[in-house]
Amino acid sequence: MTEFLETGESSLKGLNQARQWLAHTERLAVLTGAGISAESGVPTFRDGGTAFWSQFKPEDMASEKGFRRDPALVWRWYQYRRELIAAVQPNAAHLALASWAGQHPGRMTLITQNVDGLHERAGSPGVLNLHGELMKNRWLERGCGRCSMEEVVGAEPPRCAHCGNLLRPAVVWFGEALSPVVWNAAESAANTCELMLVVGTSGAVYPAAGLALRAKRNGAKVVIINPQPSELDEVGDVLLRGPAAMLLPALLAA
Ligand code: BJW
Repeated sequence: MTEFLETGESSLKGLNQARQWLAHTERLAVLTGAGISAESGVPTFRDGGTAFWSQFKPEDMASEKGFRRDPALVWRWYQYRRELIAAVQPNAAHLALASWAGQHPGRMTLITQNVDGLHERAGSPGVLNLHGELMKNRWLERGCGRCSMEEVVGAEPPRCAHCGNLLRPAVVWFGEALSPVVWNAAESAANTCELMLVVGTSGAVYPAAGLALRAKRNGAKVVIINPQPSELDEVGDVLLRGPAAMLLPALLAA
């Protein structure tokens, strides 16, 4: 049965129901999105005026085609985001997940669509970064065999000193495949978990959002944590409407 528990007393009921499931869960999967980092001061992609996609076109900034068209523009945007991330801290939601994982070794698989590294900085082990890592670079092309990140020229973006191959952020853009190793581990967690927490994602981007559907199909309870409606609400057994930094500590407290 799907329950939609939104405010006041019913929200408390939802929290208590989720706590009970958690207490009896051997395999917990957590799928996070940009909303979990919102309270650290990191903009989301799709909700509201400060969101990235209300200022930029995703196809310009988050596709290989966009990067090839204007590498300097895209590079500058990622450098800006790197500086922003370096200046913020994990919030109570990241910390609550890391603490629960530490207290229940081997029981949680943390899958994130975020590239900000805040789960790792909070101390979470083995994070599955579906969409890559903002702070890392990789080469655009296969390269000349002598491409080395120690031997680059130029700045926006840096190029291989030998062949001119461009560095690009090591993130997954639209139309690009996710790392098969990371994806297989995420799918396997979704197949076998008894409970999945879906935190701070609009559920608009696939294949990531499909993990919640997969967990549900395989018999897991699904708890959605989001102050706003999301495209995954229909698979939620419990819907907790509120900010992650308030609800996750409340849910995961010992
Ligand atoms: C709070 C909160 C608080 C606010 N507390 N919550 C099936 C159907 C349709 C399309 C497709 C499909 N399968 C694939 C596609 C195409 C495409 C896609 O999904 N398009 C849709 C948009 C239509 N997918 C892809 O292209 C993927 N690749 C692929 O499928 O490859 C196939 C392939 C196979 C083999 C060979 C080659 C190709 C790749 C997707 C890559 C997504 N990349 C980005 C950018 C990453 C780098 C970067 O950061 O720059 O990933 S896009 C962006 O969206 C980013 C995010 O990870 C992702 C998801 O966003 P998220 O996290 O949900 O954020 P928001 O902003 O949408 O939502 C925030 C939520 O937080 C809101 O709900 C708020 O309410 C909430 N919130 N404050 C809790 N305090």
